[in-house]
Amino acid sequence: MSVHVSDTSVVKGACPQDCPDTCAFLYHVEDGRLVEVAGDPDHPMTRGGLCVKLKDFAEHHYNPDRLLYPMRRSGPKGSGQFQRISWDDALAEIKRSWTDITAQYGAQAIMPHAYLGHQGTLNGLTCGDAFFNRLGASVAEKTYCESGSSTAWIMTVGPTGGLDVESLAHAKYIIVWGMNMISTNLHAWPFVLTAQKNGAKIIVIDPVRTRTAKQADWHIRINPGTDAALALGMMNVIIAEDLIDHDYVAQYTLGFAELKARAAEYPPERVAEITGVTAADIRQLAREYATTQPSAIREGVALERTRGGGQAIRAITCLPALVGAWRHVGGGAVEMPIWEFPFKFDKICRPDWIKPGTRVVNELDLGAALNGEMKLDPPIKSLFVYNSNPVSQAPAQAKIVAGLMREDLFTVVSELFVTDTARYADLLLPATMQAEQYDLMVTWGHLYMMLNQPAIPAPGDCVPNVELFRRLARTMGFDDSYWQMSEDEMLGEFYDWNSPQLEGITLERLKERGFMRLNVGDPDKRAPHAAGNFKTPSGKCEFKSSAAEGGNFVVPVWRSMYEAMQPGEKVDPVPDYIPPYETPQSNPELAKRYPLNMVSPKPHAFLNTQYGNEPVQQRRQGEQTILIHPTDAAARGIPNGSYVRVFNDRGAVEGRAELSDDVRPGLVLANVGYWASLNRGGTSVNATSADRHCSLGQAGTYSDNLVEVAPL
Ligand SMILES: Nc1nc2c(c(=O)[nH]1)N[C@H]1C(S)=C(S)[C@@H](COP(=O)(O)OP(=O)(O)OC[C@H]3O[C@@H](n4cnc5c(=O)[nH]c(N)nc54)[C@H](O)[C@@H]3O)O[C@H]1N2
Ligand SMILES: Nc1nc2c(c(=O)[nH]1)N[C@H]1C(S)=C(S)[C@@H](COP(=O)(O)OP(=O)(O)OC[C@H]3O[C@@H](n4cnc5c(=O)[nH]c(N)nc54)[C@H](O)[C@@H]3O)O[C@H]1N2
Ligand SMILES: [Mo]
Repeated sequence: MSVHVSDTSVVKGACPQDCPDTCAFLYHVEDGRLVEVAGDPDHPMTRGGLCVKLKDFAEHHYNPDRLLYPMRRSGPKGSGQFQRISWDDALAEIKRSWTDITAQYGAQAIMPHAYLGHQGTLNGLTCGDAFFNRLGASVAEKTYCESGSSTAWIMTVGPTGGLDVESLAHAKYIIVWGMNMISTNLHAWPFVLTAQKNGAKIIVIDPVRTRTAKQADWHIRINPGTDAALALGMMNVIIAEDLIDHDYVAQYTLGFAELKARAAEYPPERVAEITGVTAADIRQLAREYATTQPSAIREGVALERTRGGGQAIRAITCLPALVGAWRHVGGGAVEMPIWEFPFKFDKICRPDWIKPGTRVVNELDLGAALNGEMKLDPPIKSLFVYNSNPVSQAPAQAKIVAGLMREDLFTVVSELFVTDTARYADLLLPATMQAEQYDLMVTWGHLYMMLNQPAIPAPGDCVPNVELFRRLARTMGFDDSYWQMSEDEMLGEFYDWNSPQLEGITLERLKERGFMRLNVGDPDKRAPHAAGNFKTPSGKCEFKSSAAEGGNFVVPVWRSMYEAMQPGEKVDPVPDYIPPYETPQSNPELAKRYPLNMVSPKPHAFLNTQYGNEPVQQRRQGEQTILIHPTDAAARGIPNGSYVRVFNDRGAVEGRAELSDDVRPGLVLANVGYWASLNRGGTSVNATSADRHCSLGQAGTYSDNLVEVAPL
């Protein structure tokens, strides 16, 4: 792809980040230098405004710490000492190492590790899948995020986009459930405010009084990991008081009798004990939700981050059908609308190249896989990390670090910066940033195709991921046509351009306009399930899931390695409340030593760990803070602003205590996203989290975490 290099220009782009908003950018370039990145005022969601994280995106490209050249480790592992080398030397070293490893152990001893550092079709989550499948490496199961939610959603309503976030403007009752929208889905908020102005009531269900909860009409403080019980309690009331839409239930749902029996087990008084929400509030919520139509639910990803999170999303996703909310424009629920996009994953990921019997290793088990706890034959002898930062973002940090310190592990990291993970690399490979590359972005919070065009040349020896894998394929002697395709040829193959959703949309038009809406109807008129039409095997909203009867299954965000997925814990085909692994109620023995629940949601001014190394964002975000209730702090002799240690048997993280009744007694909050290497004590929140999985979709259980806090 040739790079645009006129003196002064405006180039259309799109945000690279793993975020539901995927904003439309205007890159302003003067004399070959990126001087400003602004939001495109024409985009119906971006509306000309970017979030706080992307405010200084132009400057981010010129951060002096950027990795610009391939580097080889020149000091002990983890020391952060590297020396510049050439691409040829780097590739030759990889070839030598992988050839030796394959001869001795087989190619499965090589493990890729990727997540959503970049969200493009060409450079994102699945950009290395074809290469590693061709190589015969272990298949990496990517379930950091949304895999539990998506499994639950698809089991219930099928792969449908559901409610369009833009249609929220028409709702009369909006539940933002387990999502801190003002921090994590900011560009959806104006639609909520429009609804509110038109008389809608806004409810936030969150254990914490967040920025979003503070703006709501009603904040319902729930105990973490108990949302399934609340949803079942609401159903109990809705059914008992006969507030259901009988006609909708009869025509468009499956398994009402079974759901009714399950809901009967959850009277409000029992649910109050589990959730910490009063029985009166449960009744009021149920009545208002059922009778104020259109009612809408925005499901947050945070709902999946405990053992029973998947079943919670199953239960919540049953609610709109029960009350007939889907009948109306602005009614229903939204998980993520990615399912409306016609990807051709078989062409992108080439699962046909996976050799039969190739093992699958879940990325959230990385520590156990590397440190020997998991008995793997062959062992992992080489790790290739791209688009991800597992030392900070995966659970059980101490195990991962111990694994990465192994002298016999050959670790390669493709990165923008020397991150907490990259520090442990044997080889570093430099990657381009968004203004320097071409990609059609994947979006999961709205219904627009978004093209990002390069505005400035790549600095140093940086290459886009798509070029990285071409180079690796050439190095390993792969001559398949896959590696010969241009970017546009790849995009041509990777989407079904003849599908109805893409009618009238072409790459040429996208190059002119930057973005185009899928042909899925006008958000002011759209009610996709007004007459059922669910994408499940039965075509109905499945209260009782036909898929669950055959056992559990995994749907990662991108169905990249569909056939290779491992089953998780067996789940009931009818939604139920599964208690978390770690709460004072579910595990009183553990709670004697570690009595506090810790949640670790997203930082306001960082995007996961990205921008956590930018001084301007560090000032906006502040240092690692531990939010704790004054009662809990007093009992431990912790004054406001003092430094504390949060710990359990898995590890510890240090931070500054902030005493606040935004958290209830028994709950503490520490944001994920801080760089361990920049934190006091050299660790971050995932030092304390457990490498267990949610009962659906192998999702992480980052918020299913008991800790103790002590003064430093
Ligand atoms: N600023 C910013 N925005 C981001 C990101 C970021 O790092 N920073 N990351 C992006 C990514 S990758 C994702 S997946 C999304 C996630 O965005 P969200 O879905 O909003 O997820 P979180 O911020 O982790 O958590 C949201 C809220 O859920 C609450 N919560 C925790 N456990 C529970 C529970 O069991 N039940 C209920 N009801 N609430 C619970 C937390 O207190 C928190 O306030 O955000 C995206 N947007
Ligand atoms: N405790 C706790 N842990 C969590 C979560 C939580 O809420 N709490 N959230 C989970 C969720 S929802 C998610 S999505 C994951 C996110 O986990 P990750 O996707 O690993 O998160 P990032 O910190 O964004 O790391 C991505 C890395 O990719 C690099 N990168 C960006 N663009 C490119 C590129 O073009 N090429 C290459 N080679 N590299 C690039 C960035 O510099 C960055 O270091 O974390 C999960 N972990
Ligand atoms: Mo995520």
